[in-house]
Amino acid sequence: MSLKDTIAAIATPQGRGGIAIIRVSGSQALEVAKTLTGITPKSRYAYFSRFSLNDEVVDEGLLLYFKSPNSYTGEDVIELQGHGGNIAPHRVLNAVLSIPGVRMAEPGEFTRRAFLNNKLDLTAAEAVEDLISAGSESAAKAALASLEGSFSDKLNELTEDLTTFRMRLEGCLDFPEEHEDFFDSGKAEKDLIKLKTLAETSLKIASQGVKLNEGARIVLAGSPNAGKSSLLNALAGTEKAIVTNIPGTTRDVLTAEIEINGVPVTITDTAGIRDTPSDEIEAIGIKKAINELKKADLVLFMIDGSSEAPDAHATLKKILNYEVNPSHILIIVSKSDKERCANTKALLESEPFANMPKVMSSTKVDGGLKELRQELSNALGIIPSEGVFSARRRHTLELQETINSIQRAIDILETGDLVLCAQEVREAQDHLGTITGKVTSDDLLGKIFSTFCIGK
Ligand SMILES: Nc1nc2c(ncn2[C@@H]2O[C@H](COP(=O)(O)OP(=O)(O)OP(=O)(O)O)[C@@H](O)[C@H]2O)c(=O)[nH]1
Ligand SMILES: [Mg+2]
Repeated sequence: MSLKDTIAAIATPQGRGGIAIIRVSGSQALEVAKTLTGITPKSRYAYFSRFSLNDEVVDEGLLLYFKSPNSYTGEDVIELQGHGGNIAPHRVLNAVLSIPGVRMAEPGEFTRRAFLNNKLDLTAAEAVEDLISAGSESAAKAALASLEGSFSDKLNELTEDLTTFRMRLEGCLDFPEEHEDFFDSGKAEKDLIKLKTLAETSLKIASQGVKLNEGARIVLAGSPNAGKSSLLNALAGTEKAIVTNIPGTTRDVLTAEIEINGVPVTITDTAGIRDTPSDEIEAIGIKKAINELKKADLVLFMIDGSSEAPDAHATLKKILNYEVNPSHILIIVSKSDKERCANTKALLESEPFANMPKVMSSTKVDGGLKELRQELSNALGIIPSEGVFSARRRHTLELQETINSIQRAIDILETGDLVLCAQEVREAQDHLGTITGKVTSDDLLGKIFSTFCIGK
């Protein structure tokens, strides 16, 4: 894959639609325009034209030209806006690709070139893809904030402060007498603590950004008839799952997309877990249920509070055996509109249930899920806050490393080893640089851009 090639791709989704855009970027873009339309376009002008190759008209539409460096990629870019559908855009793309030196773009290659040509930093480049795949309004807003620089501004500010600090530190090493006050007043330590706090604030916001971006998975589990499918329907606001009073109604895995404080959440209903399935189908359903549990961020373990629950303890044990983290389990005591069963109440007050978080719920009365909704948000660690920017796990890991380096620099200050201290500050800067792309490797870029869609 050479960055010198001219690349092309359909930038709009597959399927029926009014318009499809074929994007071409690279030194031959203008030649492609001339070959297909006979026009030598002026930058930022639109031309209506036929698109033809060897006298055959492949489509017609608009030609746009963005002259380097004022384009998305920073290179010469043309857009051919033709008709949508399953065939027409491919006819235009094939015509473009038949021109020697033009090849199909790799996933994310347009944005990769934009990054390499300094049109945007790495957090903004990642935000482009996050915006495209946003699963909720809040996630889209956060991705746009990152794209517009909210995240990188914070990181750049912190990097600049770290640079200033390091310059003073290095000044102390070279000219100790001129910088005495820096250490005498304990200013250096105060400065570092301030920088650490700044990094911690960014980490907090970024962690929320990761949640918005990735969404969360909740899985409903428990004995048959506990009310799992009813809860899925109530949370999703549709009658998605079949509900009956026959134990073993749900067999297959069913999912619904919901939103909790702006975070897109996939909620999964599963077959009730029991040792004596009524047939082979239910047995397969139970196996599938257990598989889902392993993928959950949060398992809602449902226990019908109005009836005896003799299997609850054994079922919980089974779940814990399947690599489910106990801190990822929330006990839902369902059917709270009905009279509570004294034995089940006692069971829930005894070990191991006594110390587990519990919430009462009812899908039969108004407001029966109010407490549950709030608890779901808490259990998933969602803190609704203004000014969230989208972020990824690699960002939060690097921010944590930044904080660790600053903390080490603080600890070293006490020993008076300023060289080592400066080294830790430098490391903190490098971790920040890995987030924005100032410090980067081909491997990292390959990993990031390969998950993009083609044409972006
Ligand atoms: N009173 C009352 N009944 C409920 C409530 N939730 C569910 N039910 C009833 O309990 C029965 C079982 O509900 P489901 O939602 O099908 O239970 P399930 O856990 O999905 O059952 P399986 O699919 O068999 O594992 C149905 O008759 C529901 O109407 C509730 O909050 N209050
Ligand atoms: Mg069910």
